[in-house]
Amino acid sequence: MVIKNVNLETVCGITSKIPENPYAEFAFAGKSNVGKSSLINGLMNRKSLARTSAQPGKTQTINFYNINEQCYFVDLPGYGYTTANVKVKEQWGKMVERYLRRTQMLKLIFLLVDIRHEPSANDKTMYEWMTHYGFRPIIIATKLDKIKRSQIEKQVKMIRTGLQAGKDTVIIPWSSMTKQGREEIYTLMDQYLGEKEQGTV
Ligand SMILES: Nc1nc2c(ncn2[C@@H]2O[C@H](COP(=O)(O)OP(=O)(O)OP(=O)(O)O)[C@@H](O)[C@H]2O)c(=O)[nH]1
Ligand SMILES: [Mg+2]
Repeated sequence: MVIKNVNLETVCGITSKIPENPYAEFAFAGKSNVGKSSLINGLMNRKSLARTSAQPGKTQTINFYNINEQCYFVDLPGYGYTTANVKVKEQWGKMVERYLRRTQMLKLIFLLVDIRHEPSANDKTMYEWMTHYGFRPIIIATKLDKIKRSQIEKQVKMIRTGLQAGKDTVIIPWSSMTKQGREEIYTLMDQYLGEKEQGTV
């Protein structure tokens, strides 16, 4: 995937109508501060178009980035910050659930978890939720630059076990500092978009 044009096209608040978009949507979910907006910036080759912050809860809307008039990257608000309860619920949960249930254009979901930590109860709930809705989430293990190379395999295994994800679930380690993992993510997106053009999806 070569990203030429990027446009923040729609920003959805709690009560906004979710747009009916003409192209495939690739969404990025995960707890607050895990690095969703940083990943989107890394993929778009933009330093700070998607707002990031060391403070959790930076993204509080659903942001749709039009990529090349070809697909959308969807930056979702993080959970775990606004939701005091273990269950994914309250405003964020409702808004994101509404999005997950509604959209026919949502084709891939990237679920981000921190490579350093065991998945939280919220991460597990999200993963189950997504599979329940018929998605096969791609796991992105973020902040790869914060661990030693020798630990990667062990941490990926821990994440797979923690989420109770099967062997066929793709887990991609990623760093927004080095952009390691980017080609693998582009390839998955290209696969989807290419197959669609050939009429096999
Ligand atoms: N070292 C390192 N820091 C990262 C990485 N990804 C994100 N960060 C940092 O983690 C913090 C949170 O990143 P964001 O991209 O804003 O996280 P988010 O998931 O969008 O957070 P919310 O919008 O609050 O849900 C920022 O200080 C980033 O610079 C990474 O791969 N490596
Ligand atoms: Mg964000």
